[in-house]
Amino acid sequence: MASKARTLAKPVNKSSFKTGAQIIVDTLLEQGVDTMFCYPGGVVLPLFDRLYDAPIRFINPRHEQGGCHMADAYARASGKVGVVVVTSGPGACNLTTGLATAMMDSVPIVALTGQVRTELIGNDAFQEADTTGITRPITKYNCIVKKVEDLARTIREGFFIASTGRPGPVVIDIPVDIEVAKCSVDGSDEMNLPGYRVRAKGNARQISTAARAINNSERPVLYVGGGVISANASEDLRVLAEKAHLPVTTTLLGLGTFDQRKPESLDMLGMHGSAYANYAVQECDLLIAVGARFDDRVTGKLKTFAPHAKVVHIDIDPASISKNVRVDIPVVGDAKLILAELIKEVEFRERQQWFKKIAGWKKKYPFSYDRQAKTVKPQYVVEELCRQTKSEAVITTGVGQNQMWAAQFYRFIKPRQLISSGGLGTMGFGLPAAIGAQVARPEATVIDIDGDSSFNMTMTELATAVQYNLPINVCILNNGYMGMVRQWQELFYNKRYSNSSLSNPDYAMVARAIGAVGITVDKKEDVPKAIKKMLAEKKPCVVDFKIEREENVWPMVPAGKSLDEMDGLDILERLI
Ligand SMILES: Cc1ncc(C[n+]2csc(CCOP(=O)(O)OP(=O)(O)O)c2C)c(N)n1
Ligand SMILES: [Mg+2]
Repeated sequence: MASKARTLAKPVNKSSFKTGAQIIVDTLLEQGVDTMFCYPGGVVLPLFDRLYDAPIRFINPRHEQGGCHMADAYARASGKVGVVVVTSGPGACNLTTGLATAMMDSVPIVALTGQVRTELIGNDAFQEADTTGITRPITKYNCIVKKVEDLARTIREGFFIASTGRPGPVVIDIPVDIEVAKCSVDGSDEMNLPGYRVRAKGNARQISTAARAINNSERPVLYVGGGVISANASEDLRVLAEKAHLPVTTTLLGLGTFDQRKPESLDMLGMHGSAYANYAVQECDLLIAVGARFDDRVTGKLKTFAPHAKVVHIDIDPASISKNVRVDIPVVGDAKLILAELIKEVEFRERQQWFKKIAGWKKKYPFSYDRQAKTVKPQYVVEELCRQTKSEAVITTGVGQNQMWAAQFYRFIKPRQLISSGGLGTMGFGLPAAIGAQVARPEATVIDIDGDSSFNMTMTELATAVQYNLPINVCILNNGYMGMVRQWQELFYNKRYSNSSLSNPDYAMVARAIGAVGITVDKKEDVPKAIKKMLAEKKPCVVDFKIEREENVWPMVPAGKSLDEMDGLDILERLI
């Protein structure tokens, strides 16, 4: 190294000569990374060798998809950037579902992927895949590093892009020769992103127009999405809702931004949202969307969505303004800054008639189920989980009915409390997400409310929880079906249950074989004590709840129908 240094034109300090692998480690530390989810392979070995001595906590998943979901949930639970490192080819390909999940839900992740030697790229080399090509549509930004001199700057840019504006996943692809190449570094190679601008402050005139619209509104609804959580603006949202006296409904990802025990809470809206939220949206004269994107599971039929409403849309992403629903008053910028300004200009209004109407809907159509039934009702399991954890647990979910029952029957009171794949709807997310959340929040009770089929997809990660002594809890709402698929087949395909029933293993035995605790519950009266036992366990614990097999999620707005065309309201009314 010394002789090489002497050949350079400018003399450099010997100690500032570093390998690419060392530069990666140093830049990660500089970015404040203290936890990473890594899976090794040939082309990342130089990096793994450097990581061996680094003061970073490593979690080694059983599959790269699991690692990516862990990094994702780590980010959602902590507010920091999740970091995942994998090898080239199969390793990078296994990340795709995790990246797409994070992209759809705007979660900041930096994924470092190894790549074959620069000279072999394009040669169909062993374990070569076109990682940047494959991940382009499912990342906020991606790039390949071709010179070791670019490494530190590129990683800094990756963290910056992932975590600012509308957050999202970033892939940095690093050929193995770049990891071993050396260069001099003095830490001065700063970011250079001339095309990347984030508008933080909202336009003052627009904010005043929005405030006036709120002050003039007789029937307003605040419609809140996960963007408020990303912006750490939940407290500001509460102040706005209370000061201006606004009812609040949230998306699935927005749950927790507003304490659901408060009278102004309308709970979740949309396809399986509350009847009172959906009716309120359809009848409101002003819809104030904050950090939400008018997803089709929320809007139902676009043409008839919120037909009487003037629409205010507060969002950091200009591209989401008027994308699905025409917006009257757009305010682009950081939700926290904008809400702080808006709060100054809004006034309290009683809106007695509006709140009375909402209370009527709430009374008539609460989320309900047959509490007298002798079988284990999934809703009862979720309610009991909520009761015993006093609404304080971090909940992750699978996808399907389990996810909707978790959203309907757990009462969320704080941001970052529900971690669920909303946009992509990724089955298999729940277990690795619980692991990532538990790593981020060691003190928290973390519960994965899962479906049997969703759990089947990534259950191998239970071994990761066991290896790292992570006391996660998995509650499988086991109906022996891909329940949500079965529900659609029951309602829209004449009960022809094509390929949606399952032959499952004995999950308690699987859990024990892996070194976790396994409990089976098939009687209603055993539910409370099984949950109590699970919560007292220090080891990872799986509880297999054999639930009513053909229970449905109500209400339901059938795909393509208007929000107020809900099925199942008669059932809800009957069951109160
Ligand atoms: C990876 C993936 N594949 C397929 C689907 C389509 N899908 C949505 S819900 C569902 C069934 C889920 O079954 P389960 O996990 O048992 O949950 P349940 O609805 O029974 O609670 C399927 C197959 C999906 N969302 N994700
Ligand atoms: Mg199921």
